[in-house]
Amino acid sequence: MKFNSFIKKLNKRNGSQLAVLIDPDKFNPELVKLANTCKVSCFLVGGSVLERGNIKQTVKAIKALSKIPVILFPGDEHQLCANADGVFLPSLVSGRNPDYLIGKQVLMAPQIKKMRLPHLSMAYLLVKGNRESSTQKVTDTQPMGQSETKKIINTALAAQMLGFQLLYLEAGSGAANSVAASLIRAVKENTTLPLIVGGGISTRAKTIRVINAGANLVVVGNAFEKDVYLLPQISSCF
Ligand code: 1GP
Repeated sequence: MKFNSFIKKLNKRNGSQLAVLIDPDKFNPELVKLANTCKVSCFLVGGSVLERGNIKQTVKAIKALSKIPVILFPGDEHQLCANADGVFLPSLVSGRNPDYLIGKQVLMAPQIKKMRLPHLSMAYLLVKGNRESSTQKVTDTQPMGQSETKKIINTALAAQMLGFQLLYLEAGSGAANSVAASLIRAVKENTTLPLIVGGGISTRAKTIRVINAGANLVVVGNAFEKDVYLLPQISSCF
């Protein structure tokens, strides 16, 4: 239910919402408590590779503190649990590694079905953020250059035609350069799917740029791990 009303708003494709990305390895309850007092539309839970954090425990801990929807953003088949409100099922369409295009999804699909998790398919486009991201390392794929606008637009278009329900433009966690406003604008103008943008968004100025460029969901993780008090500053942009 919570998932559906959040998605309904996202599907309107105008306006922008904030998602707080929680890496279970670095879970901080203070961030969740603070989110309750800020404009936060959902928590995303996941990571390219998890060391010790337990997804199920993390979701349970968030839910004990907040009514904000908790959506899984699984890097692999070990990052699913039934107590979340839904899942964004990613396919790394910027890369050419079959495991991350369809292999992992084949392993996740029966679990999602069994858990009866509401889900949306998400085309995940990794772009260069000026340093090697953990997604790049784990998936052994190359990100797309931010100046390869045509290629990125065509990839996003192909994903839309293939039936994906969401687009995610990702510069990689902790990226020095977040996704350029011109690139966000170009993808937005050429596609009709809700557009998620993340990676290296760490200041109010960057957040405003991404919102004005047309991102429908802005994902921030790293910056809040470093300083929870950035949350009220960034959420006031929405
Ligand atoms: C990573 O886009 C997200 O998948 C968030 O990136 O951790 O840099 O905010 P940051």
